[in-house]
Amino acid sequence: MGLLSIIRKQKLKEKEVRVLMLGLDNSGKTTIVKSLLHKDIKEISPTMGFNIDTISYKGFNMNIWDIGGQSSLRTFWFNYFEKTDFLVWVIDSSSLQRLSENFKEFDKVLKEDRLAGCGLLILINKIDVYQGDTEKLKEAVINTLQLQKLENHCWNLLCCSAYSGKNLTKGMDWIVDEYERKYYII
Ligand SMILES: Nc1nc2c(ncn2[C@@H]2O[C@H](COP(=O)(O)OP(=O)(O)O)[C@@H](O)[C@H]2O)c(=O)[nH]1
Ligand SMILES: [Mg+2]
Repeated sequence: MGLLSIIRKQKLKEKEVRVLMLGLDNSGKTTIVKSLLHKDIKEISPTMGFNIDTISYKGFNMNIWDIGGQSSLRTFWFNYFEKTDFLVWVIDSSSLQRLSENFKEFDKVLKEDRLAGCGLLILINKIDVYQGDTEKLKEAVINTLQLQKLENHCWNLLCCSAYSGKNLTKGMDWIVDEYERKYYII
């Protein structure tokens, strides 16, 4: 048995998925994680360091690293890339004037070798207060983040709400499906 198939078998057996949540400050990363854990989401303060939470889902342990997104903290993001299976990038749909800032940071992160090949889930959050056409919004995000140009990442884009829970489990399902697809193909 080759080394690659041993690693794949091991990954499928462990069912430990490392998920890194990044995005600009105030996009709703912490609220999304707390909402998935069915915790109180009313009193969440800005993340000054990082939080680690484990979500058990469909037999998997999702170890979620939620890192503070303020500009002064972004240099620390680079300490958390090791062994990342999935990057979840969260965008605030009520703050679209920050889309180009999103691209600047997103592009920098994806150039990182340690994230090569990780799955990428982009969540456009706060869709509960978004008034416009969500299909056009998705198109704008795809174009601004230049998602079509990504060659080394499988990716998915969903509009979601940490408040209502909309599409959060859909995002989790995608992660589980992608993980299994990746490690079953031997
Ligand atoms: N309307 C709305 N507000 C949200 C949603 N998710 C988060 N927020 C609010 O956005 C602010 C920032 O959330 P937080 O989770 O701290 O963002 P983080 O900095 O990315 O971790 C808080 O006031 C949240 O209550 C959402 O789905 N809908
Ligand atoms: Mg936070």
